[in-house]
Amino acid sequence: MQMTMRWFGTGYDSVSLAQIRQVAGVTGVITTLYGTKPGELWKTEDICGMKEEVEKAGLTVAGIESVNIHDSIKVGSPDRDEYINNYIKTLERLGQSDIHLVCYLAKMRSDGATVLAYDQKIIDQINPDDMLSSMEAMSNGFVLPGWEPERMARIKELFAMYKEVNEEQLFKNLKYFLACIMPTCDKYGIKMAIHPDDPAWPVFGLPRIIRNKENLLRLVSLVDSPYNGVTLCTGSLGSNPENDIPDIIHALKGRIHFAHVRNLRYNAPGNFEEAAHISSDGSLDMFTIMKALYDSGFDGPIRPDHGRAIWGEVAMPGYGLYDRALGANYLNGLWESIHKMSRL
Ligand SMILES: [Mn+2]
Repeated sequence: MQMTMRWFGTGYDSVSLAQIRQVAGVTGVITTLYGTKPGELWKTEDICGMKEEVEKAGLTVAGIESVNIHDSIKVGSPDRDEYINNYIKTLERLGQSDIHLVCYLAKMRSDGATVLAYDQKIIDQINPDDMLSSMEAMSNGFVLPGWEPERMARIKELFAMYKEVNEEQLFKNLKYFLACIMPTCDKYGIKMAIHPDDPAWPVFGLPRIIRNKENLLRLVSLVDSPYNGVTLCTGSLGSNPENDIPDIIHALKGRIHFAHVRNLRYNAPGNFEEAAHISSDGSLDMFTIMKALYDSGFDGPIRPDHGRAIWGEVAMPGYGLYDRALGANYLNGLWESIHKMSRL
């Protein structure tokens, strides 16, 4: 297990690499080329520049979150092969740069990372056309992943693209994509780690397939390669109390390549808010989650997930330094005690 923190890059993130380096026990970052658009071919010099910057700060690039999949691939438009070819070339360049983990999402929105408190009743009242202004009001002036203004400006077009796509078609399109990229992943040793949908149920009438044990097992069976794996995100899967996270971890043994570990508190069905990482602050049992990861032999990068805004910090919502650093320390403490107890 390698403890990491997400970092959005110089010019985007309010947290610096030097600050992350000072969090004891954190040795790597999970990052991306934040300025790239889904479907765009990543430039080798940009990948190398990002890697050099991180390594100069005394950290490693533990993985990419995310290389986003173009909507044409998700909906299966005729132009998808062009975007898949770009994706394959980007994977080759990452592999050649010694980067071997890529997190990605299957659903329409490219990141659920902004779901800090969620009430289905309120979401049901939102007109998708008004989302751009409501997201801008909530973002502290930062550009949130998945909610970039240029993307939101196309929101009507995107809803139209997804209108006819049901769950079966999404699975079919995902299988096509995975079958195309797996030979490259095998060649360069790149582990693909799909991120569950957040929250774990359909929103705005759009299908969300990566939301429970059954569908996660179906995903890993779409292409039977060890490189076709999962990001275990406790916050996303945990948004549905019916998801038994330790059971899901054991069922996916060997296919969990990356873990986002955070806690949340259930208020009512369809209504939750994020808590501090420690078990006593929320509804998830973080000890049993970490123990399941340990017992299943998990050896990938792990990161604390969204933090609360504390101590007056102004940061991207969910991605301040302080509460995530506390989370990293807590998770490292759990891991150390589980490891040492197992040897008594
Ligand atoms: Mn997550």
